[in-house]
Amino acid sequence: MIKGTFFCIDAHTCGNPVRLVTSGHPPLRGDTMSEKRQDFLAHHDWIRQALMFEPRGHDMMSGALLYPPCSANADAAILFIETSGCLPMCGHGTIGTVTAALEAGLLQPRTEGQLILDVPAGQISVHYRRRGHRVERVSITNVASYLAHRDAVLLVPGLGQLTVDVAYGGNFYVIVEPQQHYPGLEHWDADTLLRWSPQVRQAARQQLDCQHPQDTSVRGISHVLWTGAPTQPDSDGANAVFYGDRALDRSPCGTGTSARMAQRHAKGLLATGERYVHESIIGSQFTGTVTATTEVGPYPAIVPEIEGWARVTGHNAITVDDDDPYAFGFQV
Ligand code: PYC
Repeated sequence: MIKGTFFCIDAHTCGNPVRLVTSGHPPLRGDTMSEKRQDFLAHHDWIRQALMFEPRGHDMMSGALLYPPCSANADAAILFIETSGCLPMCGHGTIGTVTAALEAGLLQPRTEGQLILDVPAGQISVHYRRRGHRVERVSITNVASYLAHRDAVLLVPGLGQLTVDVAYGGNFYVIVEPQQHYPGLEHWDADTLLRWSPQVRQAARQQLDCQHPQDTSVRGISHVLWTGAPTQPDSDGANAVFYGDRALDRSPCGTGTSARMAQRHAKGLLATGERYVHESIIGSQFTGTVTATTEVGPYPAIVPEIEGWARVTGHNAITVDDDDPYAFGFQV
């Protein structure tokens, strides 16, 4: 029996996929996107599994569901889905969602060129630039981002000791910079990053506690951000972000770039007002800016802005038939 049919616009943001589900998704219970995220995970998670995992998705697949706003001042709300669950915030997902939804006429901004969006991690504002029907660039003023742990020493079985920072940019990131047991991104291939990332994340989860001071449902280290030398003359830094079980972000990662800027700002390496051009493992770029400083509970924090672009790649009507043994996907 057909359990669901989902119309989707498939897109990518700087190389990383975004599957925007435009119909077939359920209304959710809750007053905020954080509460709706919990409701989705408790009662509707099969939709995420069916649309993100193979054979309809793949390791890097991520997507979004568009909802009416939760707050009076917002234009819309987004729930992010990906192979590991529902992220509190996703930068590349927002850029792809805004681009695809505006181009398809699914969003009616109250003021042309800007949107206010409710997301599980809070509220973000977006500016975009159109040329004809195409959305050329999208910038996000992200949730406040902060350095949660500084110079923490991890013992990673098989690899050795690593000194890392943990920063929040909408998700919690372990940030690994070049050092004795990590020579830098330019010296490790994707297989090597995929081999060590789960071990580093596991060691960090065991040793470092992370919980957002204003939303206890946002907790735990989900991503590993490996840094290295950029390949392009106008990039300030390069990164590879590991998420899920086997994914390396093809985009420079919006929440990762926010976390990286928060870390650098806290260490006196990036000033308020300064830009940070961040490069991904395929050389695509986001431009980050520290727009202001603020606080998150006891933590000094920044308000980061991230700018990038996305392109629509196709339209997809996906059916989930529960007679199919792989209706809800699988992972190898
Ligand atoms: O762009 O924030 C991001 C993101 C998170 C996971 C993959 N991309």
